[in-house]
Amino acid sequence: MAHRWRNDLTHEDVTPRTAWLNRRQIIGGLAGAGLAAMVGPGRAETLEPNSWEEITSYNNFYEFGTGKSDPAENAGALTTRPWTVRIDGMVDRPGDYDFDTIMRKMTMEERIYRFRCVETWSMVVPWNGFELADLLDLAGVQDGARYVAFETLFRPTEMPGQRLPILDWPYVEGLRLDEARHPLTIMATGIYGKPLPNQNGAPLRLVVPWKYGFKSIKSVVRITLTDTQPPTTWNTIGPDEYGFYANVNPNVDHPRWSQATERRIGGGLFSRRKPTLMFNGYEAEVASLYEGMDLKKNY
Ligand SMILES: Nc1nc2c(c(=O)[nH]1)N[C@H]1C(S)=C(S)[C@@H](COP(=O)(O)O)O[C@H]1N2
Ligand SMILES: [Mo]
Repeated sequence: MAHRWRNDLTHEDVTPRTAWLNRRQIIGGLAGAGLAAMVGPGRAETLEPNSWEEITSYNNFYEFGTGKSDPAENAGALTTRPWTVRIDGMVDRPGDYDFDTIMRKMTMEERIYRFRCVETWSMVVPWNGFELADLLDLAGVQDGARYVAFETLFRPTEMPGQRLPILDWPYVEGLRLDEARHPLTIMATGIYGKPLPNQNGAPLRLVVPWKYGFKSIKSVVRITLTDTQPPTTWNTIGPDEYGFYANVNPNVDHPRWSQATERRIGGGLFSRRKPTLMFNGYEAEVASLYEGMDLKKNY
């Protein structure tokens, strides 16, 4: 494995609320009273990001192979300009949106988020990007829309994994509309202030920090608003193992392994596993989305 182990993460990570709760949200009240209440003393601690090297060399991107170092090795050849995102379905302004035009219209922010893969490894990533809600507003979501479906580029000439029947291509994902509109949900276009590397899903990928990593679909070319729950790649392949919701939950084990703890990449080979946090540490922000739902059934 190409991954280089480091031993530089020594203290516990707690979300710095102010890192993602930006001025616009606080002043404009966009996030509402619930989020404003979370900016309080004692909650803004240091969340130490993983290194650029770690974030860009240990990846899951099966379009480029199933090994953790395959994406870094093979994704360089992916052409990411021009790039359009088709936004269609239940929207007022369907069409092909040019990536660079989107970038000019969106408010760019840095969000330092925990990232937890269903395989039990985790990282902390300093993303750059914009709120998905703003992109949805650009297209104008119609009444009656309840879900958002996402699709990754299908281009086997540049994505060698797509020439093999590893997954049902293209990779697809989905969110409930309220999850998609949540202020924590972003489209990432960069890391550490640099454009998103191809292996991390260039030029833009979804990031939903309270869900397992497989929900955070890479290299998105299509976003469709629908009134029915869309099919999602891992759920289609293994419905008993990977649900539609895929919320990080230490109390609901994967059928083949525990989800109670995780291994922080870069923590060193012999570092202690750390407890996995409910909703990956974003419980205060997102638990209300799932009020009354049985999280064991809706895994
Ligand atoms: N299109 C696509 N998106 C994808 C994947 C993939 O194989 N193809 N892997 C997912 C999984 S399982 C994880 S953990 C994250 C990994 O993101 P990272 O490599 O940037 O850490 O991407 C997700 N998005
Ligand atoms: Mo994952």
